[in-house]
Amino acid sequence: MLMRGGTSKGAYFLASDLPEDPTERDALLLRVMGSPDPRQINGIGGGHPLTSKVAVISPSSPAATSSTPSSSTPMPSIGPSSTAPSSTAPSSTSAASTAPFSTGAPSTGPLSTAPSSTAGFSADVDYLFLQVHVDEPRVSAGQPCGNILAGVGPFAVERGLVPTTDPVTEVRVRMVNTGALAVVSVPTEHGRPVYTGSTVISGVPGRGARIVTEFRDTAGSLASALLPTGNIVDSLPDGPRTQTTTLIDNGMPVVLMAAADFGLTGYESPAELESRPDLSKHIERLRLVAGDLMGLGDVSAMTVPKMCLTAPPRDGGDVCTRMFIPHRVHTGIGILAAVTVATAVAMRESTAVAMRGSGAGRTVRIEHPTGYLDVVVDLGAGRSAVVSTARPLLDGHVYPYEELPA
Ligand code: NQM
Repeated sequence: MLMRGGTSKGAYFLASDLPEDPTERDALLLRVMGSPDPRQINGIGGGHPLTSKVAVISPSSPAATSSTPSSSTPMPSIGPSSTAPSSTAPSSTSAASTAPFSTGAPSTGPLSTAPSSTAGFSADVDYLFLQVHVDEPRVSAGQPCGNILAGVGPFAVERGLVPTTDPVTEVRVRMVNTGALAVVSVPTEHGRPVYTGSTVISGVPGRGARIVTEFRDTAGSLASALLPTGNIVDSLPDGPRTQTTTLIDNGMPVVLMAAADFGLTGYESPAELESRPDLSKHIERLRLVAGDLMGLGDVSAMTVPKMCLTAPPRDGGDVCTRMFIPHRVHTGIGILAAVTVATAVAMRESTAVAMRGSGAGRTVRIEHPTGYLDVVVDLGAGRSAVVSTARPLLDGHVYPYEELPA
């Protein structure tokens, strides 16, 4: 099934429909997507990392049960709100007063109805994310993807992998790439996903049914810890100077740096940033140093850490971002990358200590090139949540490119 999940697009497969052997599977997926080729003209990929993604879904294995200690603090509600942003222009209202989500039909209701613990978390499905590189013959399992995850919920319902409970079915997902857990709340009616609704997400034209994803156990997902160096701020060697950074991983390893340190405003478009090879090289040099410090080793062939340029918010949010993923610049922001940035924002606030104690949660609005994304973070409970939308684009048979036998 081809689906849009959040601001990404990908091919969703049942694991049982793909070769078991990862080498054979990846070779097939390259031919399915049309890689390597910048246009992916001979396959179904869209010629950009955000449209060259694959989700492999299977009924969960027993390893999916977590023994992580529980937290009994419920998450706060992150909606509904009657104010929907335009898909391209964010509203300028205050982050504290206006959530970005309009009410879906049906609504999933407040997050406090979600299970509050990961103890005994029994996943319904395992979700392996694969990034099919566009212009290299390479498939990478080295990162998760929160945008594609939004579609995993409805896909699991479509394929009968979970019992449904109208009007909302909670699909419990184990993210195989990192071991992190998520509950995707999918609006359902008569046992089928509902896709139409009034929820708007920045970067996607139109409206859809409101899908809430709540994340658990995301700290240190791939890096050695939430703060891999133990510091909230680090100085990286950068030629004759040093570069101030925050190295953090709450679902996605991310390196935060002030855009001003690179002579940028931080409000440039992705195209403007991508047109500067000197900038890309500079950021890549820092990425290699940061990756090592984050416990990721040699990251030269990896898609993590992501490099995030930050600037003061200018549309009522908490921070403005431009995310290198890691070579192209994201037209929005990845969901788990946003969770990680929001966590850094919350930790850097003077109220962070009080918040950790109370577990009250905080909505952090992250501005990005096509709007904004609100993330609820609860540092105390180690949980976070976002609202998204997803929908199937087509369902059927794909015809991978075949070579004539030599
Ligand atoms: O961070 C792109 C996307 C992503 C990742 C990337 C994502 C996430 O927007 O959870 O969703 O950073 O490669 O699909």
